[in-house]
Amino acid sequence: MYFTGEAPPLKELRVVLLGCRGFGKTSSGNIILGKDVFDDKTKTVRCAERRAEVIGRLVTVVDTPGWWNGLHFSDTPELTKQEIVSSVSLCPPGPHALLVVVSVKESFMKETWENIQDHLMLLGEKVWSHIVVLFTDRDWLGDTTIEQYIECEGESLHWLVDKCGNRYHVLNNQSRSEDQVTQLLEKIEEMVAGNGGRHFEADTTILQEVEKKRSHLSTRVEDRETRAYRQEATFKFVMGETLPLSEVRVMFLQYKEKSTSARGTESKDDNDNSDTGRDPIDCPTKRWEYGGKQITMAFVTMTPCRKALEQTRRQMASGMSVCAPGPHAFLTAVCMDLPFSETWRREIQEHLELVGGRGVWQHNIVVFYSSAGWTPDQYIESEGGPLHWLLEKSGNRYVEMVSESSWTEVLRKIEEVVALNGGSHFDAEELGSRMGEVEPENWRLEVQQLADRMKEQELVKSMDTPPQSEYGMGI
Ligand SMILES: Nc1nc2c(ncn2[C@@H]2O[C@H](COP(=O)(O)OP(=O)(O)O)[C@@H](O)[C@H]2O)c(=O)[nH]1
Ligand SMILES: [Mg+2]
Repeated sequence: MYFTGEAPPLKELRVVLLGCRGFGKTSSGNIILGKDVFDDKTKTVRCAERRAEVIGRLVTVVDTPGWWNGLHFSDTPELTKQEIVSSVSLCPPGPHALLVVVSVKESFMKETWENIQDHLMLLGEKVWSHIVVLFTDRDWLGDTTIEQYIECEGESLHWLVDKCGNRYHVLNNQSRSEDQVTQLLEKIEEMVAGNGGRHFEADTTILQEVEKKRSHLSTRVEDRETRAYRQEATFKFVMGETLPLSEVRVMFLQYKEKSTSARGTESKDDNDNSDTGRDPIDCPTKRWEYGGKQITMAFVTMTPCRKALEQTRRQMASGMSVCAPGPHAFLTAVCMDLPFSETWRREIQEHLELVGGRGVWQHNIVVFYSSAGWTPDQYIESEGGPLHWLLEKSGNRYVEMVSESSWTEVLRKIEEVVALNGGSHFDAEELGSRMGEVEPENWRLEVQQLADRMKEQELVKSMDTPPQSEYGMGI
C-alpha cells in the first residue's frame, strides 16, 4: 500500500538529515525510526547513525550537527562542515535521500535559502537530485495545509522547493502517527525510482579531502597535547611549589558580535548571576569563594570597539577598578560554536591593549567554551591564523570551561600566570602612565579617575588586612 503506486517499497532505505540547529532533525530521526534512538535532550555535535525496521523496510538514518539559523555559511565552524560532508559515509554505499529539514515555525528568508545552498554545495552539485525538503512543526500550522504554507511563504522557499523538483513532506514530531512516516518513505521511494534506483554518491575527491584534513588534524592535536604536557611539566620543574593565592581578581572578557541562540539552544551568555541595576558602563561583578580562594570577577562584554570607543574605554576602566590594585589575570572567552574570525581577534587585541601593552598579554589566558562538543585542541587546530595569533600572544595559555569545576583548572592557570610574572598581578600603575602618554585628553582624565579609584580601594583594603602579604608570592 504505497502512495502513488509508482514505486515499489525498497528493502533498505538510507537517509541523512541536514539543516539548521533546532529545526527538528534529531526529533525527525526518532519519528522516522519509530523510537527514541537519537538523544534529543542534548545538542547533536557529531554525526550519528541509527537503524530500525520501519513498515517493512530496514531504514538507516544519519543525524548531523546543524548550522546556525540567521547566520551565514562563514559562521559555521570548519569542524561542523567536515561532519556534514562525512555524514554520507556513515550509511554506505551512500544515502538514497538527503532530507533538508525546515521548520515551518521560522520565517524562511533569503538567507535561509542561501545557507542551505552553501552547505549543500559542500557535497557537490549532484546532491540536488537526492534532496527532499522535510518540514517540521506541522502542529504549528493548525488547519493550514503545507501547500498553503509554501504558497504564502515567499519566493525564497519557492526557489528551494523548485530546486528539489517539488519534493517535500511535513512531519509533526509531537505525533507518533505511522501514516506521516509511511508517506515520507513512499515519497523517498518515488524519488529513488526517478533516479533509476541510484543512491547519492559523493564525489570521492571531496570525501578524500575531508579525510585528509581530519587525519592531519588528529596528528596536530596529538602534537599540541604533547607540547601542552611538556610546557606544564617544565613550568612545574622551574617554579617548584608556588604559594597559592588566597584572593584572585580577574577580568573576564567576552565578545558578542553575533547571537548564536537557536530554538532549543540556550544562550551561554544569559546565565551569569552578576549584580544588576547598574550603569551600563559599569562592569557586572561577581564575588564568590572557590577552593578556599576569594574570587572577584569583572565581566566586560566586548562590543565592537571602533563603534563605541568611549564606552569601551570606560567599561575597561570600570573593570580595572573592580580588580584594583590590578587583576591577576585577564580571561578572554572564546566560544567554539563559531569560527574565530579576524574581526574577533582584532576586537580582543584592541580591548586588551587599551589597558596595557606587553604586560597585558603576559596576564592573558584564553578560556574556551562550547556547546559544539569538540575539544579546544581540535578547535585550535581546525581554525586559522587569527586564533593562533591570539594564543601565541597569550603564551599558549588556554583552558576549557565546561562546568563550575573547571574553575580548579582556571585557578591553576592563573597561579601559573602570576608566578610567571614574578609573583605579581597586572600592574595598574603602568597602565596609568602608558595610557596617559598615548591617549587624548578625555581618556587621560578617565584614566586619572580610574587610578584614583584604585588607590582609594587599595587604601580601604590595606586598612582591613594585616600588613604582611595576604596573597602569598609577595602580591
Ligand atoms: N511542536 C513541535 N516541536 C518540535 C517538532 N520537531 C522538533 N520540535 C522541538 O524542537 C526542538 C529542537 O528539535 P531537535 O530535534 O533537537 O532539533 P535539531 O537541532 O535540528 O536536531 C526540540 O525541543 C523538539 O522537541 C515538531 O514537529 N513540533
Ligand atoms: Mg540535533
